[in-house]
Amino acid sequence: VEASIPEPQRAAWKKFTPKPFSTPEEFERETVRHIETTLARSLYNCDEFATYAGTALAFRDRLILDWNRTQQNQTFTDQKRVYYLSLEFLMGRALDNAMLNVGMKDVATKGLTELGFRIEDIVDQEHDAALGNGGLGRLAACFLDSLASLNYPAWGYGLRYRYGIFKQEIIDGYQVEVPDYWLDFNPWEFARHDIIVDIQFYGNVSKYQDDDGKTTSVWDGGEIVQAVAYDVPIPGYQTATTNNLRLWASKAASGEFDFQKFNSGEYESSVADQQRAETISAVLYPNDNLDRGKELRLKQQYFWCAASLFDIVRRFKKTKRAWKDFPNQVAIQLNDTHPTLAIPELQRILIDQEGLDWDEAWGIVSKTFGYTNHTVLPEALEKWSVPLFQHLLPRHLQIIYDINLNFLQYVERRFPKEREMLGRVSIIEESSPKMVRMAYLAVIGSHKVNGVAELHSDLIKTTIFKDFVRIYGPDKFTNVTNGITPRRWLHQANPRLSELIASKLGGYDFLKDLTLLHKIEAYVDDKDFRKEFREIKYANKVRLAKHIKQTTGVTVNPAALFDVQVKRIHEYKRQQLNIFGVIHRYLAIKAMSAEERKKLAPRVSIFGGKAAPGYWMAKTVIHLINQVGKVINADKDVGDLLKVIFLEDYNVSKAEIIAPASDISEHISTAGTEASGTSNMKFCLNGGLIIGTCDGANIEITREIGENNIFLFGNLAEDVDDLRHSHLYGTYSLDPSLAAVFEAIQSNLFGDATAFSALVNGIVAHGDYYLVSDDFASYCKTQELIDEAYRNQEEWVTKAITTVARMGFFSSDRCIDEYAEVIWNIEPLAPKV
Ligand code: GL7
Repeated sequence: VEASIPEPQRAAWKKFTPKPFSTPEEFERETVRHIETTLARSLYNCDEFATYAGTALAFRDRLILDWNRTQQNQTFTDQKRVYYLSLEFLMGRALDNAMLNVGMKDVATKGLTELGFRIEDIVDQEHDAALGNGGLGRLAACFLDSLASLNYPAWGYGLRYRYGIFKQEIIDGYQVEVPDYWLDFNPWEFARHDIIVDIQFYGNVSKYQDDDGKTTSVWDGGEIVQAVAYDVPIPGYQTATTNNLRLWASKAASGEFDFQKFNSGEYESSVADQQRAETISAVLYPNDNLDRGKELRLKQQYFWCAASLFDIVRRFKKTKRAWKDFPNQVAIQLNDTHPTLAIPELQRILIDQEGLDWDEAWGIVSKTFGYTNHTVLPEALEKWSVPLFQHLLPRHLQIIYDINLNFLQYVERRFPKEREMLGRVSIIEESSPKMVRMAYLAVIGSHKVNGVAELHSDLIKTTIFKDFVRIYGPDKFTNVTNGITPRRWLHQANPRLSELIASKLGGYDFLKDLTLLHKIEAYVDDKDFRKEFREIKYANKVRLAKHIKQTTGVTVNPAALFDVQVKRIHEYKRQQLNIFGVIHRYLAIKAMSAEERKKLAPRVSIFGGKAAPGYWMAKTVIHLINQVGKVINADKDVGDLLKVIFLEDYNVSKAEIIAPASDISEHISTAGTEASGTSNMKFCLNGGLIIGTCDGANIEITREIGENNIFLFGNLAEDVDDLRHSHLYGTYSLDPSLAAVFEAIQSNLFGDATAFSALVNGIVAHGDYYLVSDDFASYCKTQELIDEAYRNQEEWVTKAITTVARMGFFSSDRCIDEYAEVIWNIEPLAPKV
């Protein structure tokens, strides 16, 4: 390719190829140039935000140069790539991460100081990229970091939402949602106005027979919307590999607006088409672990799948390879069922547009996809109504029916005596209206299906996909336990701890191979190391205490035990168990003698997390937490012994302050409901201990760090069904301490109790589905064990250091290597330098 360009041209290009900055002076020159020219600001009106913008643009330039080279290298080498399709990428801030990954934070710190700014203030100007709800979206972001850091040729594909997850305000103790318009200024994206894909909706399908009897389906009519690509460079850690995250924005196909209507005075309706088209990528659905089956959501899913597949197929076709090579060149990972439409879409491209016959096409499709399941909660499993499908995607519905027919015929041949199995495993649920079960389609169309922690991967095989294990055999199902990127969640969030570890291990290699952490166990008895370790934790708590003071006005004692539960508010995650426990503690303190009080370690219970706007019970929990906080924090008699904080607007950048500052964090879901959890890993990696149920990744964390270093409690997953059954059909007895808590609530101690009656009744009258009462006694008992353990600070530090040392397994690098080997069959590609 290069040889086709004349030498003088090549020489000129080479001469003028921008060189990335590498000294503070060069960084300053680039930053000032961007501030002066790109932003049209000057020395006299350059505030912190403009400086952030200039710095970000200087770093983006660097990333783009690496990005160009990485993409060229990938194209020329032409080895297999992986495409990670996710409706959510919860990226958080990019600047600090970019500076650390390219190893230029010191340079930038120096340069910014010379320009008169503090780097922390500059970093703090950035708006989080919050294109996700919670764990599922953050996992996708960690995976991108690992893919680039490990030099895998990989692209992410997602939607460029104009509004990310809403901003949460707490007003009078209630959650209020405010739109998150984050695109005012986003230096990290690169609009590709030349990369536009037409996406079709609605219309009709007709069949034609050609001369040799072959039928072709033609999908025409309907409506066209355009997808415009926006590229976000993803730098790896200490490597030139810079991968691409491509986000699609929707736009009207008809151009700006309808001029005829405009000229005839119908201005408003002339822009209506445009607005309708832009609505597709306007907003992220704010539900976590819940499917609401909205038409616009299905439109988003198809829009994004079709644009991404068009792009992937176009790239493949440029290589002029035969179609049978497609699965050797392309792996596509489906992050949950949200992108399942990619399966019938690829089949449609291959048969309707490329003219392959059904079986050949299906052979290709089913070797290309892998599907990750992230939940067994029934309310989260996606189903779309057949009439809606028929209306919006008529051709895809036909293809799904054909996939189903072939599949059911296969099942019938294999299990001729089990006719009733057919209805159970059919992609189409025979309800009214009929529904398309997306998880079944994803299983049938993928060559591997994985869960996200061992317990979860076992559960999917015995519950939702039980029949499919018999049909396909157990090898189709596998486990890849989740992980987190140590770059963001240790090095960036907790620089002092990272530095302390590096000082003992002789450098930062552990950030590339987290298993090296085990070597710090040798320092568990080292006096200086322990002292420094404790000081770091304390300093991180002081930082969080400042943040609490600034945002809530409440003063908390950094020497108190910080007990943290931050995650989406959901009944299955059981923040209600935690707050009932807090009330129990409050009542206990009130009844204690002065002597007893002296023995108790002061505690700060910190909550944070968003409730889906339509999730009333979750909002009630937020309200209760705030009301309890109001009463307890004002109770002078209790003072420092107990404080209750609700942190507003929990997000990735706040998590970076919170995770390093916890002594205990809570991961207390009803056993069997939390597929993995990933914040549990973040807290442990930062030297916090956890209280948790035997659920999700807590189990593997226990196996790695040892039972002595974790506070486990509660019923086991295998007993949950029986307990639920006994609540409904046996005699139900409420735990007596919990009854006392309810009495306190009902006495209006925390304001008008009717506000909380649904929450209480869910437990006392409606079956206590999440087993709050069953686990309450053991939860409170375990909290007492924590009080006791915290009194022995020496023991506590030993546990904390040991925990950090044994977290090596939970790096997302390890996950990505497992996916690469077991599911994608891809190899890293060394960057060309
Ligand atoms: C989730 C699970 O609930 C969570 O346990 C898991 O860690 C995460 C990533 O695998 O996926 N599933 C899900 O639907 N959401 C999650 O966060 C929203």
